[in-house]
Amino acid sequence: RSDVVEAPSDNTLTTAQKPSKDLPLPRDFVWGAATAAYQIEGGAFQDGKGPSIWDMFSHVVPSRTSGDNGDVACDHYNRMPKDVELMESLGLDVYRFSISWSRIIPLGGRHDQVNEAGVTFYNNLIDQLAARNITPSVTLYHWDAPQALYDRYGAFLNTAEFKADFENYARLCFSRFGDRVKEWVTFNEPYVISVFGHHSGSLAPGHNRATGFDTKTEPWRVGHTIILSHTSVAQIYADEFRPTQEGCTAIVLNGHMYEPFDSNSNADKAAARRRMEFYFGWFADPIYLGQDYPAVMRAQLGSRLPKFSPDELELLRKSVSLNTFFGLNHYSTKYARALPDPPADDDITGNVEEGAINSEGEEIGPVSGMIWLRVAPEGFRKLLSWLWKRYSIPIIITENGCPCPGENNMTLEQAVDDQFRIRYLGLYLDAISQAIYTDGVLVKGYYVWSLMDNFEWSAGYSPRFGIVHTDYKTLLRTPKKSASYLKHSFRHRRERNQHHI
Ligand code: PSG
Repeated sequence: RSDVVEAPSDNTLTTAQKPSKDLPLPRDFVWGAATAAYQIEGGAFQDGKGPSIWDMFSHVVPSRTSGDNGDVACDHYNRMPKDVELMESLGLDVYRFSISWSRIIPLGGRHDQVNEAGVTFYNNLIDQLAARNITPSVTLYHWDAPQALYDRYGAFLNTAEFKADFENYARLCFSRFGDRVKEWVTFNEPYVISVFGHHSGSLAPGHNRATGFDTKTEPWRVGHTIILSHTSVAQIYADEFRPTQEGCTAIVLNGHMYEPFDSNSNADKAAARRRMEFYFGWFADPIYLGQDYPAVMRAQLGSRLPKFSPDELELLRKSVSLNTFFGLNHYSTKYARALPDPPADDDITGNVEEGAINSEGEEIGPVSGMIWLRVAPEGFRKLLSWLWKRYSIPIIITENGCPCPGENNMTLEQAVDDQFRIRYLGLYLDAISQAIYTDGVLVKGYYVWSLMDNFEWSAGYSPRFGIVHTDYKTLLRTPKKSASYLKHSFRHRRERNQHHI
């Protein structure tokens, strides 16, 4: 668990970070909380659900998930109505969740059967949300591919097969849920699916060099499949469903902001820019600009990077305007340092070394409960501007949040007094306010990660990202102080705006 920060802490930010100023947000700014199916549902083998690559990944080699798995998780599958009541009490405008593909099509494919019990679960969830005036934001794919598709053809590694099966799955979701769901996300974090799944192998399906896979090409092939599948499903929605359902589609991309390791080095400045193109541009240039991968990627990767055919480029161009917002998952900022040429033969970074400390020995910010996640709100503000300049499309923050240092080793009383998280969230919301009012970026909403403590993938249940505490023995939920902080802070920030403008 090297990525979990266990150090005891007084639960406040450890350096001289300023407290939040509670800066204003637009009156129509929406806020919500996010989860993902495998991380909260449990019921992994209940009511006919088929196995996903995450059931397999966590069961076959338990050490890959710190000995934990999502068999029970938060048992949301069996506690859903109570959880929606909880959401109402927290004052959420939006609840972002994902659908488990293998729960509604157990074998996943376009010729496979639909599991009506699974469809019923999501119908009930969506109805419960409507009854409490909470808007659903639904992600079709948050990492849990049906295991059968992986067994049949390697899932994302077979572009044509995967795309056809994903189109069928998306059509099923649109036709069964689209009368009530108006905000659709196709894929959560293609970068993570490609790189963590098929390069480092730290996430399912665990492909890396050591396990015998071709890390030179697999991540780029997976990314290519995601881009083409997204584009196709956005087009299907526009042609077949939007005319009657009047909803919108988008994709959610994740990434850090990068600052040069040595701010006087032109090489490091270029490295920081290149790292962002390899992180965001990889997906956002094709999807949000309707063009080929960034030139710096073509230049370095050559034939490792798949080509778009003229027809595919035409489809990309035509589908740009079908994406109604940029979904951004963002947590932290890193320093980027140029590495000497040539890059490693399976480099995915743009030949950049990344770290938390710069050439002056300064840290980018205080560390949270996970080693990769440091508090760096200035970087967030800069990233919002970078994205707005390059893509000029409205942004929704679809995930942001953090675990407190040492939170897993606390008593319930200590854990709910989550001052570290309150400071983090306050500073990141201030950064959004500055991006909007000072830098002119259009940010429309904010979904905190996460509604409740849940299964944090390879780190298991130790990192706690929730604004609600989950007791994994009793499965009781207890709102943390950050939950009421957000409720009041959003009310206050949106009211302040009325005086402000
Ligand atoms: C993204 C990037 C890193 C780690 C995790 C994420 N990184 O750079 O080391 S994943 C993202 C995800 C959600 C997670 C959450 C917190 O969508 O399911 O629980 O962030 O890690």
